[in-house]
Amino acid sequence: MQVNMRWLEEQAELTLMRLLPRIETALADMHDRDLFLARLREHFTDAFTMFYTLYSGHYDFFYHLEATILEVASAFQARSIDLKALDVQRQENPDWFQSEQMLGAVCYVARFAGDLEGIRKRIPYFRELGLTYLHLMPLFLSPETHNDGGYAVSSFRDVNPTLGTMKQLEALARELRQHGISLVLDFVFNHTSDEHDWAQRAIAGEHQYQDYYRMFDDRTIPDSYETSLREIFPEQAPGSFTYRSEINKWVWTTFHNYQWDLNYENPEVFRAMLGEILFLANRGAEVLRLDAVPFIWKKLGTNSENLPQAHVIIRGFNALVRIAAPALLFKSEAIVHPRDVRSYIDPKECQISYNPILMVSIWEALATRSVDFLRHTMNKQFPLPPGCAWVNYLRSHDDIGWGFADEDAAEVGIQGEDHRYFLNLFYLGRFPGSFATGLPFNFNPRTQDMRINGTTASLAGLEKAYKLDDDDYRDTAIRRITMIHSIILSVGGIPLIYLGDEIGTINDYSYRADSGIADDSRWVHRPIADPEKYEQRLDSTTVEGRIFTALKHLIDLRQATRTFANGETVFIQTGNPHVLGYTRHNSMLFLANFAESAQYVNVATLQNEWSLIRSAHDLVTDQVMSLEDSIRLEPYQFMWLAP
Ligand code: OTU
Repeated sequence: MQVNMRWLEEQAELTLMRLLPRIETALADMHDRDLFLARLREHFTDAFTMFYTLYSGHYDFFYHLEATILEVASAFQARSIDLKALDVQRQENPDWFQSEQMLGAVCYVARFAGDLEGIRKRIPYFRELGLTYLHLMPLFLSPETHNDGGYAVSSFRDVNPTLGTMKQLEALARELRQHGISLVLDFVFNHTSDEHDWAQRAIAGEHQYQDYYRMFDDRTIPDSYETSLREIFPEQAPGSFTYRSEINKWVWTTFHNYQWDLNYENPEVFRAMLGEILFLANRGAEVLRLDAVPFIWKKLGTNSENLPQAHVIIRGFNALVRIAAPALLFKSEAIVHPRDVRSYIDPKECQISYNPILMVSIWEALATRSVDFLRHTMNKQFPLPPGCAWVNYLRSHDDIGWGFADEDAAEVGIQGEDHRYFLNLFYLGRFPGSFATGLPFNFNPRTQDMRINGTTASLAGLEKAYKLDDDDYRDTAIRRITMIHSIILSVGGIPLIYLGDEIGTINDYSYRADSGIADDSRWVHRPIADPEKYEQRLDSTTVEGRIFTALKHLIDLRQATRTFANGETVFIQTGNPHVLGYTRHNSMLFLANFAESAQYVNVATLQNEWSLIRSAHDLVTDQVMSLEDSIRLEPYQFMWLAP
């Protein structure tokens, strides 16, 4: 992948000179042609570099390049006036997503509100919560029973008819935007379902479409790949290849056997998928969550994850999006080693990313009641390049895997493998002192690896409190749930709440009765929203009301305080192993007690400017505190201190 950059820049310029006359003719009657051409000039080198790096070996390289640019031009032409205005607005304020106003939420359309119309009717609730970002999980056409919760897409241009229509989705995006809420959609681009038109044509024997996927005539090549591949779903979908008798071929299927991996070595696939990105951008999506980014390029002899070409592809998409629909951001979904998570985050690649490193370390610290590892790993992994932000969350619709860096763990005296074993037992509720009710997911007997499923409330003790029918245990669980939310609501980045967690929803075991999903325990934490429980959010005598009120209070504080803008966060030693400390912009100090016993912190001993401050205002309790003596934190108490 070594290329001479100077030479490439010269070739890019020459190529653009050759292309321009034809592009200009194609755009003859476009009134904002100059804007398009200016953006094309600005981003062409990046786009060309990507094309050259991956596809220069193809005889029809130049055809694909020219066709791509013309497609970008027609997407620009088709973009609505509103969205073009949004493009300009975002370019004038590129840090818009770093604002303290940002608050994200995520849900399945069907489970939270039935259908798109249901989501539209919940807009008043989203405003009540203070949302500015709404991620609706895959709502596209997909196979009826086996569809991996929608992550097997049959058409990116059709909404699943049980949820609504593309027209409705477009109208919803507009309406959300009018209320200051950005629509976030999934771009499941590593694979399509086997019911996608491309897959169907491949099954029908069309070679052009067989080349959209990775297919093999026998097991020879799959076998050599498999010696170094990781199995993602060893229980439901062992191996990474699926035999299809219709064509007598083995198809690459990293995930389930009905999810066919796309072949990005084929420039036509890149072009076709770019077309889908621009289509969704023009429907009003403001962020695309790039699903399963690590897997999009494969190479024999490697684990085919996080290869350099995966980055090149995303950068290529990104450069072309800057030309046609620059308001669109990419969010990476890479739940891998911290080094690899971070590698996708760049203004020219994915501007925002899930923060699985924080997510995992919060649960780790809750289990151990020690913040040593959390502080240490955050110190190393939290800072991001300018123009980028973390999306901080406690859990998603997926399992929790203990993907921390063994090196980071070793540096604080933790042995990674043993610790994962402990954490699994803890979150299954099988370790002394555990408060958690979680389910195992994809136990791999070969590696002894497994992951954990459960809602935030169930993993944090609320379900056990109900089972024990113990009021104190319940109060402690509520404090624990609130405290961990306080972290994602106050560290740098965009907080993301899984809808239902804000009212303490516990695990839902009803999926076991549904044969289509019974083998996938992730459904335990994808419950159907209960309108009665939502009603109780306003009644502070209920658990729902207590959690909702507490979180709402924190959201209001966050949105009213400029210190919460941008990513800057410094994690500090508090002198107490149970108490996490961090400062923001040198102007606020945050303390959080990860133990169920009271703890003390002596601010005078902190190795920073806070040691000189004599009193502070705790925004959370609205009390002025003396910092002269040790501060006492009640079980799971947290403080947001301003001098
Ligand atoms: C993602 O997750 C989605 O979030 C899942 O819901 C899908 O099943 C899957 O892709 C396939 O589309 O392995 O256990 O590093 O960890 O992409 C979940 C990324 C997953 C993977 C992640 C994947």
